Amino acid sequence: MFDVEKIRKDFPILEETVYGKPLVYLDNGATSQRPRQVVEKMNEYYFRYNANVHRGVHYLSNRCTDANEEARETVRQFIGAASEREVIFTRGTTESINLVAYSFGEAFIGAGDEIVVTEMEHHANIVPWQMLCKRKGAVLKVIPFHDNGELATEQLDELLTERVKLVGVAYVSNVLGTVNPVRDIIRRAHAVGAKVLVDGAQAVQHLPIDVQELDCDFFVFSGHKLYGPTGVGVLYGKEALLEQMPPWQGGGEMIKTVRFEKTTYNELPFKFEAGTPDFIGVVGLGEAIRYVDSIGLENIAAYEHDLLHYAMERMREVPGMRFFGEAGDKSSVISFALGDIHHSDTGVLLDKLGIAVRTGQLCAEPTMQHYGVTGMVRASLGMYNTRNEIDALHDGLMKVTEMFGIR
Ligand code: 7TS
Repeated sequence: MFDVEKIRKDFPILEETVYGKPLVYLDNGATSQRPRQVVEKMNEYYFRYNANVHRGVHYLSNRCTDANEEARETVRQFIGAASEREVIFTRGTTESINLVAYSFGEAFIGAGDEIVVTEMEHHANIVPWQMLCKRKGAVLKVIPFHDNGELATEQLDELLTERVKLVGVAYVSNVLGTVNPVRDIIRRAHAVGAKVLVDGAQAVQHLPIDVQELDCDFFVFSGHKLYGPTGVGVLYGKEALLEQMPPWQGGGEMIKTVRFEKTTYNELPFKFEAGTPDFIGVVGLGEAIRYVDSIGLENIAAYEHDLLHYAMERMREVPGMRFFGEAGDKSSVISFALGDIHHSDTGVLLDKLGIAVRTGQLCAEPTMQHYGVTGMVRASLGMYNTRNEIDALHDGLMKVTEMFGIR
């Protein structure tokens, strides 16, 4: 049974007040909060077991190493990967995508090749590909989206030619909340021989993932949006593909032997993990996944779906409300504008009421350009948000519209 009040008790920050008002945290798309279990597990490792991983003979080092490899197995199960060799720890989604852009790009992208992304991508899934295109003389193409926030998949046949080597697509848009039809995109990309990277940064905390069932070639996400720590994330890649890709950073850990004449590289996944990792962050990520699993992503998805619909209904009552993103399949991200009130005015006024939302370009300038706006206000919901908090948002928005004379 999904018990939101019980879940809230695991997140001490939700009991905080700001400006004397109860905190209403609706900025989960930027980063979620962490439950006690995650922070306590990390404290335990800092206080009792801290030692560098994969290189010690002593007890503490072995203990941390084992905990890291256990976390890798936890991630493997969480995303349904075939092997732990396919799970690479990184600093987050951004680093995971840069790793692929560099390493896959080095091995497989040449002049005249094409890379396809969507118009609704976060900058992290645009800029690394632009940099790659510049290095290699490749071309970046874009799948547009319709005003309702759904991808223009009818243009896929035209865009997906034999020249396309890689497609990068967000599973869930961080602005529009659209759950993209990634299975269909992957199938069609594979038909022309292209690989597909799925950006799961806004997906893993909302829907169950099975990378083998999706058949994606790469899948990336961050710990900190999944109720885990900052500074740690994951790159999943199909083993056969990762084997063919060169390392992207050199240093300790990623090598087998080093001679001045010739260095050989470590096996997967260590080939892509140069230097000391955030090994206690990795332990925290494993704990966050255990926490989410204990509640169950199906239960979380059902609860958030209900909350999303309640929120959209309540917000529709607010004069001047304009939603951005009303796709049929939508996650709990609500971006909007109120009449012609500037997004940062709305954000600042809500803040004074204790309500945390994000405003601005949301790291997705092309999405802003699509609608011809300089920014939006975004409320992004997590599993611990409640109908009461949605009511507080509704009342706050009513106050904002009153102040600006919108009726
Ligand atoms: N991809 C998507 C879809 C994202 O939403 C984000 C972060 C990233 C990539 C980058 O993740 P990072 O952990 O490497 O920074 N999105 C947001 C956001 O919507 N507001 O703040 C960060």
